[in-house]
Amino acid sequence: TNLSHLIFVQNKEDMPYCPKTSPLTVGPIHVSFPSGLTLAQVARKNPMVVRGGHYRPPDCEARHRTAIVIPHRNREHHLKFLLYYLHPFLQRQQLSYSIYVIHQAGNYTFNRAKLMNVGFREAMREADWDCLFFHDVDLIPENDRNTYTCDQYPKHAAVAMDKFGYKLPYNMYFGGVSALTPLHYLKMNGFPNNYWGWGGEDDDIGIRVSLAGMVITRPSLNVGRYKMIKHKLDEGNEVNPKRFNMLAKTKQTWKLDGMNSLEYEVLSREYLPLYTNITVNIGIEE
Ligand code: UD2
Ligand code: MN
Repeated sequence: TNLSHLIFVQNKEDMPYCPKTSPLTVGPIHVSFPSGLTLAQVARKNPMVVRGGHYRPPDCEARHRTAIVIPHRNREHHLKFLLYYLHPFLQRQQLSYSIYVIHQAGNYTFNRAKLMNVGFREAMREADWDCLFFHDVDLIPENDRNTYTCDQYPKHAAVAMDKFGYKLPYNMYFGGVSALTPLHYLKMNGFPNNYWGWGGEDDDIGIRVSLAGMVITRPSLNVGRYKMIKHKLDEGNEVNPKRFNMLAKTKQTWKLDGMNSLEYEVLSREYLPLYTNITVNIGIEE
């Protein structure tokens, strides 16, 4: 019969697909923050990662291509620890992946959700990703069975964080780490561009998911575990007092504000050993 052809579909380089479940994952990970760790050490520990923070499994063809998008400013020490854990984590999952750090230029009020929109567009410009992970810089996954692949619907991955007692804080919660396919992302017009400062944007995104006719999927509480590196509210990311008024209007605004209204200017694109750094001018609040 022709069955063997169906089972051993091979790519042009004649490599078999990776197994559906990676044999390399270990489950729970003990997370600590070694003092004196340097990015050079992290790079040495990840010799298979190529410039720009890209990796593909050496001996099988990955079934999944995932871009990690990290909004960033002034959190280099968190980024170092995240890279230290995330690179080996993603390699154990046998993914083809790249890490994109979207760095907000200047000192104007931070805008996490708009940086995600920039990350989406800039990542998709480079490769045909089938899944994007939108990832806070300070959240370290504690179980590598929390696979960084997409589901049928937008996935909220950070369901159990130490800062919330390893429980989901509320049902519509969508903060921290989430995973969407390009189709999911465009169906909900991406994320909002107009949440400046801390708070609200994650709830807006959760509301968009349901306004676009989708639901939120989640891993189980013992798999979707994360440790948040302790920090204070950053300077330049003050609590956004408008967030509740804005959230009440998401239904009227989501189709007008998002990927279809996104404007920004890329100031630099650097292919660093462990990640691609995109520095961007996202403007100021209108
Ligand atoms: C919560 C949510 C987060 C977001 C935020 C409100 C969790 C774990 N996360 O995080 O997803 O909804 O509330 O905006 O509950 N950042 C910088 N530099 C800055 C400020 C922020 O890089 O100066 C980035 C960084 O990736 C950080 C993220 O933005 O992890 C969220 O900011 P946060 O960590 O200060 O907010 P937090 O922990 O309350
Ligand atoms: Mn945080």
